[in-house]
Amino acid sequence: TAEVMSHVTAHFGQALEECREESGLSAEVLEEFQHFWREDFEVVHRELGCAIICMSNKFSLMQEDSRMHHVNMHDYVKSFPDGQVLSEKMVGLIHNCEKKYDDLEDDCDRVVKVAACFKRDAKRDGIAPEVTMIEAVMEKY
Ligand code: BOM
Repeated sequence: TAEVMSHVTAHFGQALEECREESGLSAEVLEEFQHFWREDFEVVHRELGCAIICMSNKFSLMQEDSRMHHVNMHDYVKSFPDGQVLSEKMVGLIHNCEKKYDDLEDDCDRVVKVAACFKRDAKRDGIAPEVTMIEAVMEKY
């Protein structure tokens, strides 16, 4: 659900500042991670892909090949309140997007494409959070 996704985003987003330097993602492109879900934020910058790789690695959510680690992602999402209901759905959406862009060799370019696809599909399926929902739960993390 969108509520659970707001918790996951608030928690995952905490790793952004740690990853800013090595990813080269400027505050002009993305100031706060929760803005990822804004209607008018376009998921297109290669640096955002690099940042997502770096952030995912803080939580062991990726394999060596910069593809999702299915078991760890499932366990991570499950660890949030009511996470069980979202975890399989989310792993399924991300994996489906990974398959579409499997031929892109540059990891940062591929991951930003996968993230854009995931945002699109999450909105389509009604599990994308509003930024206000994320801000409401940020203090918990
Ligand atoms: O093959 C790349 C797999 C990684 C895709 C990750 C997509 C998530 C992008 C950013 C959105 C984050 C929202 C919540 C936290 C997800 C862990």
